[in-house]
Amino acid sequence: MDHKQIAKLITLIENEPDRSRDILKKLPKRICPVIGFTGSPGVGKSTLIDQVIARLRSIGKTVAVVAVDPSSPFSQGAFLGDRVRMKKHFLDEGVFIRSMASRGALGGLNESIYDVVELLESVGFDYVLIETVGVGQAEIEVRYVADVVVLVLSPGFGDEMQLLKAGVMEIADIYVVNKSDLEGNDSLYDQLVGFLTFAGRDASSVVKTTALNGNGVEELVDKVITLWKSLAETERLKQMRKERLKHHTETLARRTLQRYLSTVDSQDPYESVELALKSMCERLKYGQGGGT
Ligand SMILES: Nc1nc2c(ncn2[C@@H]2O[C@H](COP(=O)(O)OP(=O)(O)O)[C@@H](O)[C@H]2O)c(=O)[nH]1
Ligand SMILES: [Mg+2]
Repeated sequence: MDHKQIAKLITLIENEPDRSRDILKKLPKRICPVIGFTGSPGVGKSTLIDQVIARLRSIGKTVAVVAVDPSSPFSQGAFLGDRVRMKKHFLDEGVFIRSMASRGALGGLNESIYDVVELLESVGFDYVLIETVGVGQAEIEVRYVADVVVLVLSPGFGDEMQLLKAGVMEIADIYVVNKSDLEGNDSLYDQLVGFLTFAGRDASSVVKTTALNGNGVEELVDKVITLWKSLAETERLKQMRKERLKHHTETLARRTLQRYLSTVDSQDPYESVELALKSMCERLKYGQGGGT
């Protein structure tokens, strides 16, 4: 499928979620590694992803990127910011880059991300990368959408704070100390290793990179690939995908009910839910598109 067609389908999925199901049903089910990159604005996620794309391309892999970071040069579009830097990828048929609006000011993930990722997997990309800004909801939600989560940190952002805020022990699989050309990177690295060791986690999941020149990117990509393969070889990946499905289902159920609730006019919360469910059932029974 060419990029124009893919872009069109994504727009459809975003604007008319009810039609997602039909679009996805027509495509073969297929999975690939889905890798989430999260971290505070300015730590270098977009620059790093740019390098990761280059590395994956150099080993012959195709890549799709979804940027949910409102400040990302990706999300500002190829046409506004960073035109020169991104140009090589935009001319590359093996790279598809798409920005997505975040939900709310905290940068929560748009619900259609599940379907968009499924689409990108189905049309045959070797890797799907997601950039989310690491504030508020998004960094928690990306856990559900991505198989592997990479937390990007960099010196000069209040190291301790970054680590604590990120709830480092839980959210990520791989940790990147980016901007390792800058002062303070050693101390950030040491603190991070300290945190992980204290939490009984594997400190070898920490990688130093300099996204500006690509240093460390090969090691990072190797770690990501190795980890994904090990997930796929055990039952872990299957289990994670099952949890993702469940999370997606719950999101969908909430959205559907909310939609019916918005048509109900009652001051009684219990009655409201009852009426909403009733009208939902009626609609489904008569099969008028039913669905969501
Ligand atoms: N010194 C240095 N600057 C970097 C590095 N990586 C990114 N930057 C710069 O940090 C700024 C923010 O980068 P960006 O990728 O937009 O960060 P994002 O907000 O996390 O996506 C830009 O000015 C980059 O050029 C690095 O490894 N070293
Ligand atoms: Mg960015």
